[in-house]
Amino acid sequence: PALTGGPAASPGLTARCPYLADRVAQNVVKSHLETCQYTTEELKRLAWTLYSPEEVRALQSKSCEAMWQQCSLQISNAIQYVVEFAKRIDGFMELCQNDQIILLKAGCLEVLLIRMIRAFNPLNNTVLFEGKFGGVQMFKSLGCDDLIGAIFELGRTLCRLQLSDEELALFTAAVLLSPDRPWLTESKKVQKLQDKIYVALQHEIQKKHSAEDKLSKLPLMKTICNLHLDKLEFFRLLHPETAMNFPPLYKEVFN
Ligand code: CLR
Repeated sequence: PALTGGPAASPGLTARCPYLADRVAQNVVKSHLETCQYTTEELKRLAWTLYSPEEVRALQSKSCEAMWQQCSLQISNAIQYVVEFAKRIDGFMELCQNDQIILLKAGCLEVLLIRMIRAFNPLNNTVLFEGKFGGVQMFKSLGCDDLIGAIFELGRTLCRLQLSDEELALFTAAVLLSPDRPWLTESKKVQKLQDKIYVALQHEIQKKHSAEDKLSKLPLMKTICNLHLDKLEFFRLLHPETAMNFPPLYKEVFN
């Protein structure tokens, strides 16, 4: 299956350099496993630890500000792991600092949304939030039903692909190393890194399913990221004091 554009699209490339694909895959998969916040076993064990109806009601009756504060803190924590993931990908730290920051700012929410499938249970439509699983209702007080709905829908859609941790690692690395992010100074260098990852990803998914399956989810992800920014902007207008007190990393990434 051809990938969209780039040298990695040429058929037979992975067959010609299995060693390269393997070396890249090993580094990326190791980096992912070291920084994925929860092990697969932990998540399996937690999967049926659900919020009780009373706990859900308590979350729902929180103020919009308090809930945003809570969510931004969780997201902020998770982003720290994504930053660590990026730093451990071979070649990332050799990019200029400007580009490292651009790639992280542009990609970290997308990566988080892909990583979410590990912490998403499609059988009952729940996601891990502060140690327990809960459904969309949990986030009602945010007043962003459309955004939450879209995030859960993405979760369901991506879960259907049944990505392995290896594929997840390579997929998120490829998203992070997107050479088309605005204002990159060395996008050629980023392109080269992404090409290598695509080669490895292609290698990994060849037998299972087509790469287009996965890449076709990127536009939806972009929609969610933009929606999140819209909501944040609106929230900031309504509650400037609360927004001022969001965690520094959250502010830095999304301001
Ligand atoms: C994603 C995978 C990470 C762990 C993790 C931490 C925080 C979670 C996030 C995951 C999934 C999405 C999440 C988030 C906290 C709040 C957010 C549940 C599981 C929901 C969708 C609310 C978003 C609110 C926006 C308006 C800010 O390894």
